[in-house]
Amino acid sequence: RSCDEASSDVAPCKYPSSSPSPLKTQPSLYQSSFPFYRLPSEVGFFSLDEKRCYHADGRRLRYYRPPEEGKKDGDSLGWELMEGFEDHYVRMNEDEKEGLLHILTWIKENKGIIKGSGHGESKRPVDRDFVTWRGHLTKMLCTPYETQEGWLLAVTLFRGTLYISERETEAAHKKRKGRTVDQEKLMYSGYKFESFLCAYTPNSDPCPSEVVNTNEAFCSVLLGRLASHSLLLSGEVDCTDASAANPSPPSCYVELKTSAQIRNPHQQRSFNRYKLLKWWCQSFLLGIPLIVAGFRNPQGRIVSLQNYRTADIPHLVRGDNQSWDPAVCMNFCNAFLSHIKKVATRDDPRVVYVFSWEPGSDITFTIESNPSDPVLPDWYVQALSQ
Ligand code: 0WD
Ligand code: CA
Repeated sequence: RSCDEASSDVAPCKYPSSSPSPLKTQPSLYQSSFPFYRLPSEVGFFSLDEKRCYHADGRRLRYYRPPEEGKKDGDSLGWELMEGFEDHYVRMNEDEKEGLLHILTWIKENKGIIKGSGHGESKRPVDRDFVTWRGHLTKMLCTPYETQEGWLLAVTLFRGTLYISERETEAAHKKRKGRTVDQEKLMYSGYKFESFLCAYTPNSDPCPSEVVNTNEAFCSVLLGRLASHSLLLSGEVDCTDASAANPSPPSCYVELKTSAQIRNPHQQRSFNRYKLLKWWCQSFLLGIPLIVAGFRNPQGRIVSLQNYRTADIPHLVRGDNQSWDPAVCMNFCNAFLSHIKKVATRDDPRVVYVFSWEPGSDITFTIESNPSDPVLPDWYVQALSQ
């Protein structure tokens, strides 16, 4: 199929005369002032139930119900994070690759909200430059500082909008299949922690004896902007604080995290360097202002709770040796999104650009036509072609 047919009423297709060179990821190249990033605004949400079925409502949004002041120390908390691992745990099937499925379902049902109304580019059925999961952007933001895990991001340009979906790398696949019971327990403990702090109504108490089912999720859909790039992103939200000073989403949302108790300066450095980087990137992207961390002892009990204002985190790490700089994360992301726009120019749902990165290397790409694993399913292409 010719390119012109696929993009008859959007921007004309331009074939690059020469391929852009691989994008470099070294932090020193991105050390300049913080780029423009607008606090994202929520345009919708959806829920995934215990069977991972989509619902166009907020039924899986939970309420933040922290323990009373004075009951936040180890002795009175004593929350057992491993309880229920054997018999009260339903795991999401990670072999089933959903890709952008739920976001695309939301877009299909809400076309009117995000449709462009003008001429040329603003006539796009989805009037955004990029559509993706927040988690994929988190990976981009962390890339200049990542030394362990590479990634694969598949991109398709369709009717003027670039859709970005992750593909599992071989190393990630091996790691997932080779998880030990202890690693599985650690994953479980993160979800279990949520059940001590969240309730299904604003005034009820949390119910930590309930089954932990990782199919369940509440996802917010937001519009954001990074420099010249307009974004539609969606991310899973742990809970909402009904008593938040600013009650409108995403400002009322709260992110919950667990981490190993910090017992020495070395552990503190590693927490600041790795954990706080990921936590900040993830919550900053959606505009979630508060992260509540539970620190667990080696026996898997919560010994303390600590609130982190997302906006404070960059200051907490600023003086550190070998620290990270939020401006580097955002400038790199800006550059990578610009790079994607230069590379992925064929507007065709059957063409997939696969960007690939390994620590220590530059970002390269390959082009696939009619891949077995497209970014956009046929039903979506049809729904957005009318
Ligand atoms: O392997 C998969 N199939 C993945 C699915 C990997 C990453 C995400 N997802 C799903 C999530 O379940 C969610 O519904 O995609 C959706 C969008 O997530 P996102 O907000 O863009 O993803 P991210 O920011 O990476 O993760 C948010 C939360 C996690 O919170 P923590 O505090 O652990 O970062 O999504 C959950 C988890 O609660 N989550 C998962 N839940 C079950 N299995 C998984 C997973 N493999 N990964 C993330
Ligand atoms: Ca969480």
